[in-house]
Amino acid sequence: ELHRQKEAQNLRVSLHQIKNIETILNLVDNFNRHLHLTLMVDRFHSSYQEYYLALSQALRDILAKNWIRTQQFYQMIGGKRVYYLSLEFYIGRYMKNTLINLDINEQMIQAAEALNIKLNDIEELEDDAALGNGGLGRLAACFLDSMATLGISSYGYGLRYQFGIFKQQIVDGWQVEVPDDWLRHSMPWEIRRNQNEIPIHFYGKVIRNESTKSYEWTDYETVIAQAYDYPVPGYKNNIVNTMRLFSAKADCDFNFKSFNEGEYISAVMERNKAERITCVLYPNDNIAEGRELRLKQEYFLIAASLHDILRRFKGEKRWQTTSNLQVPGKQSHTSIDFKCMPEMVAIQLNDTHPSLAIPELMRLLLDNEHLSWDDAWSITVNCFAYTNHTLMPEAIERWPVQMIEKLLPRHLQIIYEINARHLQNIRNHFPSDNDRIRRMSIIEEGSIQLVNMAYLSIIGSHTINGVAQIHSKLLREFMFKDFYELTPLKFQNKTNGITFRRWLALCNPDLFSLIMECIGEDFIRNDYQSLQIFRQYALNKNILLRIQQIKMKNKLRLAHMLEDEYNIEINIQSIFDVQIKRIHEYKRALLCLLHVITLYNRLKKNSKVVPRTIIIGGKAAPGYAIAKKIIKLINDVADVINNDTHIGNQLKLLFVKNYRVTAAEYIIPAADLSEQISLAGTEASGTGNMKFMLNGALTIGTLDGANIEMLEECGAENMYTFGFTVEQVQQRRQQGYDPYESLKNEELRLAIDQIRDGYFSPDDRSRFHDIIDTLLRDGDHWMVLGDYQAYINKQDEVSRDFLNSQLWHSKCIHNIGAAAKFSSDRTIEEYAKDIWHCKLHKNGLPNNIKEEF
Ligand code: 4GP
Repeated sequence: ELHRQKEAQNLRVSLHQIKNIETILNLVDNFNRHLHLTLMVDRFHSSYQEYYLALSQALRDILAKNWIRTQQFYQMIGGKRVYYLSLEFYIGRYMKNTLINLDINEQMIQAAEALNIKLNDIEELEDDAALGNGGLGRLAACFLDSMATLGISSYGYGLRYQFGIFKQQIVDGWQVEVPDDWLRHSMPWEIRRNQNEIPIHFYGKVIRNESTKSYEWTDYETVIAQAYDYPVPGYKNNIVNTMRLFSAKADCDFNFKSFNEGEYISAVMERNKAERITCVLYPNDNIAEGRELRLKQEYFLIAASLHDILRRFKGEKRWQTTSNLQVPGKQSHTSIDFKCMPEMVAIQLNDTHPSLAIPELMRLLLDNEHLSWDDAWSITVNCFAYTNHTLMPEAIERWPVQMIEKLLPRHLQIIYEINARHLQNIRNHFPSDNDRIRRMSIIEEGSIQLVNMAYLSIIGSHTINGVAQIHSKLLREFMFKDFYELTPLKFQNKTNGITFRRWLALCNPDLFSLIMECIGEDFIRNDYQSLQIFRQYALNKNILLRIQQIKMKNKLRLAHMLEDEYNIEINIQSIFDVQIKRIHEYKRALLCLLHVITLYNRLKKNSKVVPRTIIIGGKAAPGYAIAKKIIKLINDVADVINNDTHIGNQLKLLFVKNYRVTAAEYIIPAADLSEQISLAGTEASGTGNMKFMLNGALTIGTLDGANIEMLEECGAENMYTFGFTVEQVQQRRQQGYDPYESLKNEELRLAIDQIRDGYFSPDDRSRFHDIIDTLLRDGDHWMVLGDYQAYINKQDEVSRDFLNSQLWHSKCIHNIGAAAKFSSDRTIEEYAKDIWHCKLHKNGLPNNIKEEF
């Protein structure tokens, strides 16, 4: 290392010899250079795809310098680093986000004009980086943006899936999954770090060395983790953080024996097997996946990440006690004080998916660094923190003991030991409360033994948090009640947030400009709170008018896109009523649909209805049959309504296919009404709800997740809440909830009859019997029918209010201002203060520094 440092000193290159390239002329030059020299095409033989690549390369050049400087800066200050471990990062597109955060969008528009190319068309060519399912993955992406903007020395660690979330096609109204081959063109934003190839082990056995009383994991198979870095630019602050994604590669030292036996070809073919680990993202949202390959993915990620984290920690000079450095002929000996690790390293577990990191860190500290159990455990607990993202019991990961034992034999031993000590601890606190001890065991007994990863995460972390106040409360009172009673101080709440950069500046530039005109630009970066000031404009006629105009423009843009794609006529004066999110029964797209059918039936009876365009979008997990059937039902209902000439443009229903980050960026700014109608006590937080609010849509919602805090922020007069509360849901369940009761409502009964009798599916009249069964015969677990009447009443109120444009738009302004709290900058500041105990560098890096760090 010393030698390398010395060599580096003598190397005659340095960062500040590289000129800044942010001017239009530079951008044009750079585009030209990359088109010819990197891509090696000329203008006669290049396509827009190549323009996209050349432009991205030109932009990456601008990022590169600050990327290097940021890493040097973090190394120089030597402070605590934060590691966000997640199996999902749902980033979306890179190019526009980079332009916005670097504040060079204007220059780029002019450069494109100078080049005579259509920037919009180029932007449309970019695939989403869709390495996530929904809320959990998109939250991780928003957090990266906020951590960079707040100047936190931090890294996102994830997997570089070759295939992200599937693309959803709709064929005959049914969802069809198509692989998302996002890397098929070259990926201009990533950079492969060849020096960071990490061997990851699986299977094998554990040997106990009696003389040293240590354990050794041997006879394992090895897969190589290859690191790819992606830049994460902060907003106008010169910081560029890193998201590091690992890809699986076969170990090239493999199978020499087979070579000798002449099986060279099959040995090489074996490579594929190892590389399958990072082939595809499991497409489940709020549901745990039980396959061994998924367990391998999880271990692969955390083993590679921890290897990297420890390497970096060991490299920090501050924590090394060095001896013998000067003794000639003797190797220098450096000993690392691992007890300092929690002062230098914070690791956030994004749900339990990366929770094997807990036994893995224990293993590294015990077996490789030879620390005592107590020291290793104290370090581990103080480094880790765990975020829970869902109340769905089916989402809790429970791995069969046997599977872990086969794949990770040493880890199972460590988990057993953690559990033994944990159970002893409970015995000390609650002597002879055997039932409690059974309930709280990490190992669940049953026909097969299971390891409860949520329990492991709570025990192995110094904090656990929910993602909205109500969610955190329900964790304390129900899901993890026993653990709360044991360690109440570990439990926290961190209400989710969204980045205002992507979800306002990028997707709604006109609204962003208007707000800046009124209140300045501080809210977008250092002072999210100041967005509140915008509420003072709620009675300003001029601003009300402009809000209305902006919304109309956004609606028009969306209408054009939908008309082109779906061959449908859209009334832009109608209420754009939107429910976009994963399709899951608890989110109750069916309730939304029952309202649509009700409006349709009213129109058929010649009642007056305020015109609506209802837009529903979302993917169903490929194995979730009822969710897929719900998509088919929406499309069948849409077919009937949209082709009914009697209805005309008063009511339209549209299922938008392939809902994803990029679709959200078009749809949300055009929405009038945001549907957040999950059964109370089921949606942990929601983050889509916040995006609509920030973009001036009004919410119709239940008292669930972050809706409750949105209501607190904006006031009851500015939000349409309805339905059972959490307490009422519990009461109803205790008293015996009866869905048939609700059928006394005639409008509801008619809608249910129509679905059941094939009114919307004349080609197969019994098609939707299974959906009807969930609502009636099986007890309507999500109380769709129970909340129907309250929902319809609220929707009627919405319709009335919409006709009063001034009232409506003043509510919009209140919502925009009240969205201040839901900036992910606020969320991340809270994590930094209460969990990570790390520094912020809100001022970022200076523009021009003379010296290298
Ligand atoms: C989601 C929750 O369903 C959603 O309420 C929350 O806003 C989001 O996480 C971020 O915290 N959960 C998942 C999941 O996506 O797979 O568990």
